[in-house]
Amino acid sequence: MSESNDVLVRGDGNVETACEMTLADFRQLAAEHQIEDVSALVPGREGAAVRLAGILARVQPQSSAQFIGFHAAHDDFHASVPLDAVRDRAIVIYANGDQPLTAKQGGPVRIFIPDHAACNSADVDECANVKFVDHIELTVERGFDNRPDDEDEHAELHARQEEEH
Ligand SMILES: Nc1nc2c(c(=O)[nH]1)N[C@H]1C(S)=C(S)[C@@H](COP(=O)(O)O)O[C@H]1N2
Ligand SMILES: [Mo]
Repeated sequence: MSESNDVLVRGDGNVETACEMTLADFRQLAAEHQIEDVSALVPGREGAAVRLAGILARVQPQSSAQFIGFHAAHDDFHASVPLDAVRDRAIVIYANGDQPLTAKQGGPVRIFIPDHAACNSADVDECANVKFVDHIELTVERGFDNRPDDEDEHAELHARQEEEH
C-alpha cells in the first residue's frame, strides 16, 4: 500500500487545472459533497465518501477535459472514462467511520460509480470502480486504461480478487 493516503487530482499537460487537491482537501469539502454513509446510497457498500462533483467544483477543469482517469499505482490498475458519464454520479470512498478504508474495501481510497454497467460491457462498468487510487487525472483524450478487455483475462482477475476477499 502506498505510504501516503493522498490522492492527487490534476490535469495532464493539456488540461492545466487551477489547483491540485489531496485527500486532506477532500475532507474539507462542504457538507453538501460529503456522504457520511455510503450504504444509504449503495446498499451493501460501506464507508464515508465525497462526491466527485465536489472535487470537480474545486478543481474547475477546463472544458477541454473530456476524460477522467482513476489510477492505482499499487497494483498498476487504471481506468479512463468519459467525464460526462461520471461527473454527477461517481463517489470517492475514503474512510470507514473514523478509520481508514481497509485494503479489502479497496482502501485507502476507491472510486465507486453507482449504477455501473456489468463488467467488460461499457466505458463505465463495474471494473472502473478503481481501488487503491492515488491519482485522478483529467485529460482531453482517453488516458491510460488497462481494464481487462478479454474474457479470460477478466475472469482471471476476478478469481484473484475473490481470493483477496
Ligand atoms: N486497483 C484495482 N482496482 C480494481 C480492480 C483491480 O484489480 N485493481 N479490479 C476491478 C474490477 S475488474 C472490478 S469488477 C471491481 C470489483 O470491486 P469489488 O471487489 O469491490 O466488488 O474492482 C475494480 N477495481
Ligand atoms: Mo470487473
